Amino acid sequence: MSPPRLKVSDKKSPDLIVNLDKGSTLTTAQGVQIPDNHHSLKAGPRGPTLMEDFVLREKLMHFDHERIPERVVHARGAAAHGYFKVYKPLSLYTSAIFLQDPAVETPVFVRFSTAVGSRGSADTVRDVRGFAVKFYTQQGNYDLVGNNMPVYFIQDAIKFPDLVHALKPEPHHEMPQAASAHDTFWDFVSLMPETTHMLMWLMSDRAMPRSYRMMEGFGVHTFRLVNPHGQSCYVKFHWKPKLGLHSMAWDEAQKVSGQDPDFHRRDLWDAIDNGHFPEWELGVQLVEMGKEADLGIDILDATKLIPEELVPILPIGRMVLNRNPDNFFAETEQVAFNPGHLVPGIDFSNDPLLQGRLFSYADSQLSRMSSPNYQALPINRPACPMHHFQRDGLQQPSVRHERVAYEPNTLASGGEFRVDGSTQGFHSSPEALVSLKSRQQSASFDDHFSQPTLFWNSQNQAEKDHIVAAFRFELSNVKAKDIRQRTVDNLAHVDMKLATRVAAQLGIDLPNAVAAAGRLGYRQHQTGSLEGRLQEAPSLSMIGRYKPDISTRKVAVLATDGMDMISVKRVMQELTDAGLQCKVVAPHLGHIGTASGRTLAVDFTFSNTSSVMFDAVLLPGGVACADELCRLGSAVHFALEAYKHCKPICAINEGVRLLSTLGFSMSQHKDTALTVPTPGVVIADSQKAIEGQISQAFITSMLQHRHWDRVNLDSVPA
Ligand code: HDE
Repeated sequence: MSPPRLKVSDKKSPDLIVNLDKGSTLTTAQGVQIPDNHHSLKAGPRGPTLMEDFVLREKLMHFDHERIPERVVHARGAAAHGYFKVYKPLSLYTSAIFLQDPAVETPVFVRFSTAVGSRGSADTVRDVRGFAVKFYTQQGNYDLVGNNMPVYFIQDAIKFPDLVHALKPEPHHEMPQAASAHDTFWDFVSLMPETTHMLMWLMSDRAMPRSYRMMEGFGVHTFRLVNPHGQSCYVKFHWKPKLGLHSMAWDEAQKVSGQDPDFHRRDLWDAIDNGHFPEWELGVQLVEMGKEADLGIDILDATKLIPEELVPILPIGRMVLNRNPDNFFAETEQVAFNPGHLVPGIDFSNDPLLQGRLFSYADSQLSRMSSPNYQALPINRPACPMHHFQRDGLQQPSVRHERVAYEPNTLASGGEFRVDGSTQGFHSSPEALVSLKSRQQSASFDDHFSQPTLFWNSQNQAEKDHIVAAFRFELSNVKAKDIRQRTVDNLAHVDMKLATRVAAQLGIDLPNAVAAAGRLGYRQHQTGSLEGRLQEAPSLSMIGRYKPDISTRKVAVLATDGMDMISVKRVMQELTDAGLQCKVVAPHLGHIGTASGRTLAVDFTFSNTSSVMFDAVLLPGGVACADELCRLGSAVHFALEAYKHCKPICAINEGVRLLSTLGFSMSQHKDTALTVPTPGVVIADSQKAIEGQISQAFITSMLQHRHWDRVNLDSVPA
């Protein structure tokens, strides 16, 4: 094929690398066509490779440098493009233009991440999730770099490297990967009681989201909104998912890590690819300047939250993610978030954790991308015009034409460039600062336990059980006994029952609150505030935060030859109409033959998937089918495991035999013909399926997503 003809002007094009269509020719990076991409240049077919093979050398050289250092934390992530729209003008509170016009769609790029694991680690580990949003506004980029938990481990940025060193794999053998269940982490946190609140969140189900699409996001720190008159108020940011808040079981999350380490990444990609665009509502908690002391907590302390029960969330807008990245490296890997990227109308607070972050993010990007020109990469540059005199630097991508790169000047555009001082541009919100320089912390940061207690009191029984189990799991992996003891001694200050239950399985003494209070780092200062009087905050529990939208959830239909197609077909159709995805799991790929002589296409086999990849299970009727499924250990295990993970299950007629070890049988329920014998289990005869009653009951049980109130799960053989 002859080389393409170039116009001289094409030389200026920023991207001359074209997609390869069938029949097009490979070139080197210099544009020279390559006749053979399979063989290096050798001195004879069996001779040594020649140094002059610039095609080989260039290819290997570029490949050798393909990786950049991963993020020092939050290395593992997935991202998507979308837009944000405000509901109504917020000029009373902020001058930010993207928060004024409900007709404007502000483009966003959102990256979700785990915090601890390295770039290739599994998605479903116990960890806090990053929730970082870049808004490409008309006034420049605004980054809201948050997490899926509203508080953080530490109060001061100077402790961050210690925290991360303790949490990451231990340096001598680099284990464990992406896990907090090891000695160095618990050693550190047990000596830093300020971590207690975050530990409660980390041991809760929030640390195991079912999907990025089903988790909340929080700005964590207190920020400020500044209105066009320069008046400011404090603000906390909240993202609420449209699909509700849902988690996995711990046992399930561990198994998913093996079955599909890309589980969350795939879930986000598939949902967007299939047109099921995830959505969140952005809300704010606003606190008037001067009124913050009434809350009884220090709002500059990132280990504290403001309960929604005290300051309600005002919904202000909606974010939709509707486009997958074109290239993971160019976008998801190279995107550079920075809490210091602000637009006019939003400002920092003096939270000492936030203040440290303002240094760290750009510094970290310099290490990863080796040049300040990372800001000019397509994913990082703003969508609005830029005018600055920053020049040159490693791999400067733009070819500037002007002679003048300074200001003021007379040789180019002239003198000082100033926007109208009072109304435009970014102005730091004025604040009087008169204080002695010191390495001190305010005594108002010393209350380390009242909010962990509030969190604990606000959980329902199942949530409490999960927290206890999580502490036991983590601490049972800690070899040093005194670390286990210190941790439960600290927990005694949250709740003695919690501490006692955790301690019971750890081979240690009963929790000792007095010993904890005598240790280094222990500080307790009760403010006796309004917040102190709040005993429970339902908003801190995940229970009951369901949304009627169950679309995109996955239902496994276990099948073999002889399945009763007539009843199942109706149920599958109604589930599909409700937005669910029904997938047939059988002993082999291809088709199975149904009892009525038809065939049904198979999606998965019992060996290439498992119950943990689904949200619910349908067990069809048909004598031959039930006989065969009950004979197959993998099928019985599938059903029992789904039960153990508290997933909705629907059994039609003989299908219930897969649950017989749990004591369920059709004869037991024959009088009712449609029954829910235990939370989230629907059993019915085929007639009820044909009448459409089963799917309704099954869908209702799916609204709750998981039935954590099932009892005696320990005895389930799965
Ligand atoms: Fe980060 N954090 N962080 N962090 N963080 C990074 O930035 C840091 C903190 C958060 O998807 C790094 O680009 C310090 C709180 C997210 O690319 C680094 C402190 C919160 C992401 C860094 C904190 C976060 C990061 C690593 C304490 C929730 C991923 C590479 C003072 C509000 C963003 C990088 C993405 C990433 C520093 C604490 C969230 C090293 C010093 C609190 C979501 O710069």
